Amino acid sequence: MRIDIVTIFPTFFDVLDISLLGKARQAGIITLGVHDLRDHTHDRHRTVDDTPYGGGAGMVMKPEPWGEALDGILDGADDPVLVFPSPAGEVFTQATARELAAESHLVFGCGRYEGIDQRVFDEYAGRARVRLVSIGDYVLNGGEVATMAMIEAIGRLIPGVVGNPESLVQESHEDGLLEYPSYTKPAQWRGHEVPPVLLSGNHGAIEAWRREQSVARTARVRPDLLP
Ligand code: 6GU
Repeated sequence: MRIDIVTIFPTFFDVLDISLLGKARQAGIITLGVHDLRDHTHDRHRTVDDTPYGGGAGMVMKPEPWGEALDGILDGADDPVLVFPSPAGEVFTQATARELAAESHLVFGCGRYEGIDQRVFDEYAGRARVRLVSIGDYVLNGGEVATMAMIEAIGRLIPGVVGNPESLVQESHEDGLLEYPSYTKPAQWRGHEVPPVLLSGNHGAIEAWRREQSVARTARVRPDLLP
């Protein structure tokens, strides 16, 4: 998979050199391009924002640098998906991560301030698949942290990125439920015991216990996830 990121903070993505995603890049599973939006400005101050038409607080990102940056990335690209992190977008879920993990080229456009001029979305919606995506009901200063979260969620679903594919299916949200509690050695720690069923060797009973824990936890913490 190829991933391009357009941002005014390119060094923010230096951390993609390390960890699981870094290994996937070294292995050639993921190719990453990070692009500085300011490289596509042509004034002395490298201006990327301006005051909103109609008035109001904050600044809006100007369309021209976005146009130049995205044109360069889309030139010769094969049917990419443009993802614009935005609190005004559809909510990113595990299902979104699965959909995007099946793509061959993702382009993330990280907005700052009060957002990007609407005409950028309109322009590229006519030329590519465009998705505005929010990572939850709270406000971030810009799309960078949201992009990082999405890339981590998507990246680990790409075959070969996570060493043991089994570990993918047992996690929170993969089956629509929250994950059951996990324990490792020692069997006693500060007076807390491991639930005896996990030491029983009875795999049927263990599976039933885990399922019951998942359902109970989901009902308690996230009843909205239950049918
Ligand atoms: Cl994707 N961007 C911003 N700026 N804030 C958010 C968000 C995205 N998702 C939730 N809050």
